Amino acid sequence: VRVRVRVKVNSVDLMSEQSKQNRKEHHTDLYDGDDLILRRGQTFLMWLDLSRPFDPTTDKLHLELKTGAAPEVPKGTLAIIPLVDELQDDRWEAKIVKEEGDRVQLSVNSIPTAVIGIYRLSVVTSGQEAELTSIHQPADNIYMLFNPWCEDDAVFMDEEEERKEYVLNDIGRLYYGTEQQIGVRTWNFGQFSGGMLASCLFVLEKSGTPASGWGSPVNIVRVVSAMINSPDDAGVVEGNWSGDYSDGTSPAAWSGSVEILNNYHDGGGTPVRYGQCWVFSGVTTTVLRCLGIPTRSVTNFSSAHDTDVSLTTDVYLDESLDPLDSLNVDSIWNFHVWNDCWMSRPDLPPGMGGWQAVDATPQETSQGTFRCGPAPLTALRSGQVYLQHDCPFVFAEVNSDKIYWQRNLDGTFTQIHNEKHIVGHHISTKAVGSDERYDITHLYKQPEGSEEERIAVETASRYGSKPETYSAPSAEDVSVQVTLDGDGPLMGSDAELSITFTNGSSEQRSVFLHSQVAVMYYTGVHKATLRRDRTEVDLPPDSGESTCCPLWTLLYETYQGQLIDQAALMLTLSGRVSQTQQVLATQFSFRLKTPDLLIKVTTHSNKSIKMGKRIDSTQTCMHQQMYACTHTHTRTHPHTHICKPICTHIHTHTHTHTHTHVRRRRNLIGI
Ligand SMILES: [Ca+2]
Ligand SMILES: [Ca+2]
Ligand SMILES: [Ca+2]
Repeated sequence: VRVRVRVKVNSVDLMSEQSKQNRKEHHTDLYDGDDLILRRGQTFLMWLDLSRPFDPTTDKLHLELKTGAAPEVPKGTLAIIPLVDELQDDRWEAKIVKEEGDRVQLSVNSIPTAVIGIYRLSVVTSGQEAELTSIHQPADNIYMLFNPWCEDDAVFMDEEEERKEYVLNDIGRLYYGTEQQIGVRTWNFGQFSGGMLASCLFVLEKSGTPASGWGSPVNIVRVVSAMINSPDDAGVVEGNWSGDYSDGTSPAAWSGSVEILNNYHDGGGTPVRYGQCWVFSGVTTTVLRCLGIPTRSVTNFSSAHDTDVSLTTDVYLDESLDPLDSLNVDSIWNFHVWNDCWMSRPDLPPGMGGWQAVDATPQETSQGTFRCGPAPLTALRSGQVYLQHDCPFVFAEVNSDKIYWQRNLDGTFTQIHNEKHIVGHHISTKAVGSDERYDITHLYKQPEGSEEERIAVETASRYGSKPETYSAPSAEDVSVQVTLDGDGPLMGSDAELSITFTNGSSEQRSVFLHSQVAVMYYTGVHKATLRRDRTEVDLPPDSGESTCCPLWTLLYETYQGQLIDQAALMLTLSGRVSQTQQVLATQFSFRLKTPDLLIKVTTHSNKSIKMGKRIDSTQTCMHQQMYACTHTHTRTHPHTHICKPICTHIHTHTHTHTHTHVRRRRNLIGI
């Protein structure tokens, strides 16, 4: 009996050329050069040239990918990738998809939470005898990036036009000037230029942070926010506001990020002179788009710099109303430029995902380091500034009151004037798919002059260094609660919730209530606001158990066009009690129950026609559900699959659809 020779890998073809399938399917074909640049949570292909044909009954083969200084499986920096018959989502796995003589082609799946950065590949083969192991290590590295096209990635972004703008557009517009005269300049982000990816990963490396944390976009933007400015860590750009730039480049002379990042990399990490806010923001956009996090530069006009976390812009005057210069350190800038980054926030309550403010200009320290964010825009808007990170600072930039304080004879100060509409105007970014200016002020703050804006300011102030700035309510005797009746609302019908007030006082109370309902992705990312209402509710004096229960209804036709696969909704209530000025605020998230009902319906043809009309707009959802139930994951991308017969109960025709990147693995039944 002859012992079969062990199988060895002669060479690996990563199929990494710019024009090849891997790069195109991973939306990385714009990056200069022929490295294998991948996005996580998506399969990729490679050819292995073996010493002889592969025999699955006796030969063993697996891959190993390593990143960072000390790769370890529990830290996510070492991936051991077994060969399997069928790939599963959320696992590092490989599968043979083609065999040609001595060659095999593998489809390899990465997980959607993978650490980003540079990986080194090993292909390990052996026969039945473990000691006959052979390891092949190709010279080429593999680059792994975030994946806004993958719905299980924390940076998933739904709209292709938005992904094109916020990830793939390498040119943009930065706004500056004053709110009366908004200026605009073109900025070359250049994230795909030669050497940019290496320079951006060099910035991460220089941060000295462990690679094990590089799977989290929250962490990455925090690291990048610190690293783009030079204090603390010899980061990329040195700020200079002196007017003398003779030993460097004037901040106004730059027209893009490429030269700055190249200089930083070539200089081995020497800060580049000089920048101001638009430079810090432009470079931040480059680095984050390059790494795959949807990002935009944002300009705020009349932007406050609150130096004492009071969440107010303070002007101190002496007894005779002359300014006290030594105390007047808060300031209002004509404009300030920072960034918005898109991601889910699994570390925060639902609804806080979506755009996050991130600021790389060194202004104030955050946990001892010059950095700022990510601060959820939703939290800024509602005044929930206790949520991470750095919401008080950003809130003050966009919506602090300008308060004038006069010194009393005993040295204390009294508030003598409050300008509520001075700070935060025309918050601007380049529009998606055009060079127009897009005003996003409404994402950062409630309309000036509205009661919701006042509630947000007063709520925020309570978490600052001067919580007594706004008068406290004379009593806090009203409470509000939202409840769901029975099993909760069903998809395709009106959703009804009970809002219950309790008046604990012996006097009449009335509440002016604002309500807003928004659709969320299952990740807690806000998708769209569906409806806003204002109502006044009268609460009779407490009679022991007196409650008032207005029924709140969301009509089917209101949410019909906005359905997404798991249909999570968030009701936000805020209001004020007229008699006491007490602020009431609560949020309630709920889901529309989907499919049990629909599956029963499929067996009754008469009914299904009627119901079919009703569920028209849920077709996408239904497909995904069928797909989750019946489709096995061959997942060569892109592929087409035919819906199984269950689908034809709902649609009268045979239906095919193409599935390129998105994986619907979650079982949607009975949520
Ligand atoms: Ca720094
Ligand atoms: Ca202040
Ligand atoms: Ca205001």
